[in-house]
Amino acid sequence: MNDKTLSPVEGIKSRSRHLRGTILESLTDEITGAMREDDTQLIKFHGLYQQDDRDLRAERRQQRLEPAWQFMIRARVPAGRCTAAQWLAMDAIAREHANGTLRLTTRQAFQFHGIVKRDLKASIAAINAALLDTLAACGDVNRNVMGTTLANPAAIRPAIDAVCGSLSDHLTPRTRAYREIWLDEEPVVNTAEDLDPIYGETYLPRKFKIGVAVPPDNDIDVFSQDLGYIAIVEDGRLAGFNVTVGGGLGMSHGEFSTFPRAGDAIGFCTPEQALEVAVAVITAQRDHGDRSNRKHARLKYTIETLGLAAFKAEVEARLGWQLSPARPWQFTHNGDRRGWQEEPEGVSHFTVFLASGRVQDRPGRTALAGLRAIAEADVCEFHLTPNQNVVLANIPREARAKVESLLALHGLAETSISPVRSLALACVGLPTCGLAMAESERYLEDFVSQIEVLQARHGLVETPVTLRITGCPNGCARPYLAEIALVGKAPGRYSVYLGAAFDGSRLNAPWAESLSEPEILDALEPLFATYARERLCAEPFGDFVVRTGVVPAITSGPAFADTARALAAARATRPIGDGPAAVILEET
Ligand code: SRM
Ligand code: SF4
Repeated sequence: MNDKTLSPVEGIKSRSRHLRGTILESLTDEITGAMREDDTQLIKFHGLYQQDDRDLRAERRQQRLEPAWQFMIRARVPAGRCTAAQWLAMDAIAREHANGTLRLTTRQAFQFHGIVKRDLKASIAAINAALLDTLAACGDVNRNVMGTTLANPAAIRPAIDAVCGSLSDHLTPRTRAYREIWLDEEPVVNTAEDLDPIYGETYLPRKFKIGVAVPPDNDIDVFSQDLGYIAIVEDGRLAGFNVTVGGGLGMSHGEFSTFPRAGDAIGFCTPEQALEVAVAVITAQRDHGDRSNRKHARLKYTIETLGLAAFKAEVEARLGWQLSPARPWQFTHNGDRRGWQEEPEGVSHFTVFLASGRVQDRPGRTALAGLRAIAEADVCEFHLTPNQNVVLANIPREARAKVESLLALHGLAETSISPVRSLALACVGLPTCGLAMAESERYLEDFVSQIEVLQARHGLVETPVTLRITGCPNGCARPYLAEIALVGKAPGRYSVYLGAAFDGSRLNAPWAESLSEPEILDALEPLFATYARERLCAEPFGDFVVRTGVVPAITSGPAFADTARALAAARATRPIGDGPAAVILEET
């Protein structure tokens, strides 16, 4: 650890008696719907965020009322594997305690929004009763472990699930505080006994994320993970994993010391070694990460500071052995499989498309009720995908007709969604996210419709393009790994990023700043026109804009920051919307 002044959150963690703080007192304080200030940091480790409904903010302020305090709860679901009974339990919580919707996240977890303080305990107890939990869904610890949905070959799925499960279990904080506060278990007499063997007194400098990808699918965006595992399958068996480190996407507009970074492969390990490697990487980050500046605290910055070779040496010193050289791999697919998939044994799977992961009942498309009815039939598993959809998995032949009729009854059977729509992601954004600068989830469907019109004009409707929208630069819908990304800058204005690799192996580049929707569409139109005319056979849009020099190929986090800096400098000399955005970048 360095000797700079520690960030205030470090003090809150170290005073918290292993994440207890005064959460119990905050919960019983009936004067306010909020938690005490320090507790708002600590509850994150328990899987909760204090929020307020931003649509109501101004009105409440005018009425001199405190903000409409409410909470978001995130339930971890390792690799997104969920049973029908668990789905039913989550559905019930959404309707009884939350805002009547379920939100599937980009990390294969559940989120509930709009829960008031007095309902928190009942909600968390119900999640635990369903054998899921919320501990470490947020906070400076390892988060929900991601895993490829329905990896191929099918024979390796149990091994992949086992690795995800053991990473998740072993890296869950050991504190008993969670069970004391939320599940009314006896308090431990001496909280010093609660010391965590991996996380110590003050946990990690910042959040930490792990994902397991199985080529050819990069559905989990392995290069966005602090620690990624790329499965290597040999002779139909799981031989092991290439290990990647230092992925991470969050940044701040105009702060060029912050940047997204794609992870680097540092070697290969066997399935039995995967957990040991995770502990070595996490403890290296625990001891070397920057605890003074939370904007510089993720593993990606530790690696940029130490250098990749030195970080790898540190990990190997902790392991006491060396990783073998990384083995060849190839990703060809991103996003989720669409519609029905058949397995040779007559088992099938169906991907239910959910725009932005929101499970709700709308006229003609009753996703909440429909998925409840399918769960009640108890004929399949529910796999939450990294792309905000749910796969009804392992449907036996004899149950398929029943599932088909329920899908049709609830308007969920459609398989003709355009490729761009089915790949598109948006973060939650307004009205719940306190950090949103512009609309995201509520804007996605409208914006995709505009892109579909543009694509249709140029004969590109069937061409898949990854499109992602976030309400701010934190990167929750992994925008910097999309071929086209809109990142909120101000209400109705977005910065635009272009040119990630379709398979998620290369970051995109900053291309234009603070554009309105008409400006974005005007700027994209000529690119779509030339792409339609001049693309090489099956060349993805992201590769095309790089090959033709619209944006540079971004090969590192600092290179991304340099491009952003150049764009900002060029824009400073031009008013917003003055000429096509591409010209702005070319001039730099
Ligand atoms: Fe995120 C913060 C939602 C995936 C990077 N994220 C937030 C908060 C909690 C806002 C806050 O701190 O007050 C958002 C809550 C909004 C709401 O109202 O629900 C939020 N993040 C989400 C979810 C729900 C987006 C979604 O639409 O699905 C995802 C929940 C994942 C999960 O189940 O654990 C979510 N967040 C991500 C991802 C993508 C991923 O992990 O695959 C990223 C980028 C990858 C990364 O971490 O580098 C991401 N979220 C952030 C950051 C920036 C972190 C950084 O290193 O700078 C923040 C802000 C922060 O931590 O200070 C953030
Ligand atoms: Fe909120 Fe920003 Fe994350 Fe969107 S990207 S959910 S606006 S923090």
